[in-house]
Amino acid sequence: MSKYLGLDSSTQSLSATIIDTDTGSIVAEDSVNYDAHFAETYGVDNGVLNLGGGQMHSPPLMWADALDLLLTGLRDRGLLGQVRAVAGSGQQHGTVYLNETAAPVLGSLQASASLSEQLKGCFSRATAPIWMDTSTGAQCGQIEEGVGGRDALLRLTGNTAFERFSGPQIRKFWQDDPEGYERTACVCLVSSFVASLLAGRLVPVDAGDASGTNLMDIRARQWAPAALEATAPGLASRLLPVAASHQVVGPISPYFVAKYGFAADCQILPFSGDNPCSLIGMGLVTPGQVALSLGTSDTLFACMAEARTSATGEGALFASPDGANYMALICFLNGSLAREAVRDQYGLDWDGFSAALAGTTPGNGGGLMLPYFDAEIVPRVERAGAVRHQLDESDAAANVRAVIEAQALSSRLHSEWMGVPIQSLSVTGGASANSGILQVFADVHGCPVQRFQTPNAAALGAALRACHGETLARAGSADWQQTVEPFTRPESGSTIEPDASHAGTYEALLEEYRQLEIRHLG
Ligand code: XUL
Repeated sequence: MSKYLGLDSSTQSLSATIIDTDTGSIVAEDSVNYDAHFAETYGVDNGVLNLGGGQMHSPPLMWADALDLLLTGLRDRGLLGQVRAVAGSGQQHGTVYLNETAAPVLGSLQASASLSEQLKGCFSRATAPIWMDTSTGAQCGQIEEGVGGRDALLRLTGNTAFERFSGPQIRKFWQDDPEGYERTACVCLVSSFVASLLAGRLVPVDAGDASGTNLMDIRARQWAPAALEATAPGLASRLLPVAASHQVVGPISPYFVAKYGFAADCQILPFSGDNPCSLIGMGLVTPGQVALSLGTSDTLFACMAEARTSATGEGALFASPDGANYMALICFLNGSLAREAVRDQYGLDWDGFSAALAGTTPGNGGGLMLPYFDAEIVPRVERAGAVRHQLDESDAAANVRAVIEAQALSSRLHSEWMGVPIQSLSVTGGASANSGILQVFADVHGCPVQRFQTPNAAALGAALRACHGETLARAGSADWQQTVEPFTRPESGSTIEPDASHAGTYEALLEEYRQLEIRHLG
């Protein structure tokens, strides 16, 4: 019996993945969509309450209801009695405000009532601002100023102040509702709130998710007093100390034993953020391993040994829940958005797009594109507008190659700050099915590229964390690579090697691209 449960409390749903490490297989996956079950009770749309003025919140009681519902389904399938440990993942940055009744209520949960019935009096703020909230611009500036400027906050916490991060949310609450803040005994993140339900006591935030607060010293992996002081008075006493991600919290609350049939010695680990958990769920536990998700936007995840930051603050830096490494998260907004814009401009379908790519030569005869079909996050571009350089706009095939080479070059250029030579690139998402696109990424990065699919990397990563942490506590040692390997293998036969004969072409093109960007963006 070696089963581990990973939960993922995300923006629109709560999901579960149960793994069996004896057989190296996923034995169950399930999900509760908030709108499908709770739109009427909580008034959410896509899991969220739009409160106006950029304020995007969610009701924490809905997450508690979703936990009861999800576990009911898994219990009825007889899946929970053998689970050795539970860990989880939460949408990052969101903050939950609990009053002083929360700790005693969590400690005496009764199986005869639901979690939400018992917890409804435990909040000093009914709803939780989440990562989609953009109402905290003023607070970002104030926090940066409070610690000695933007660069000082970047050096201390690994990130400049972002509107969606927890610190600015907390500061805004203190400013807008000082009495509510005064009634707050504990500020949780989404991750630590759900972990607290399971443990039946207040569970600390792990270092991975604490990195998304603008409050943690990224190297010490502890709250940074200067950042706390710049955020809100008395904040230190409202936060539990940052926990090591692998440190078992204790056994599951008797509520879940009585109601859902968990074993009384099933262990709970601290939850982490969804992105740090996805890093583990994609198998990135060695520095230099990088994954790229080709979706509407393209997102790059990298495992790195040191807490380096980009001078421009264009990526986010988080502590990895593997306990030793760090992760970089870089989001290029113009992913499929740009590929589709080119496809549509030239009236192509995907087969036509692939044929155009195959029919053109690496380096595109020097033709380059800056693919800003929409405003861009990395590099920061305020206004949409693709730029063509030595590229004939009427040449469909050259424009197809130009957009793909631009995306590959940009991903290389804007990950240089990590100081990690990329050893391997795992590519997932819709466009990863296209081998021509993967070949361009392999040639530009000069490393093998492999295709992989993981159904829910965050929940899988959480289950793997549960396995690693519980094994470490029980057996005294646990190896990360061995833990992740059976669950994170690339699709067989999907590895594409770089073509060494194009290395020189792409080295030169990278410099051209860098200069073109500088000329256009300054
Ligand atoms: C990362 C971020 C989102 C949330 C929601 O910084 O804001 O990815 O974690 O998934």
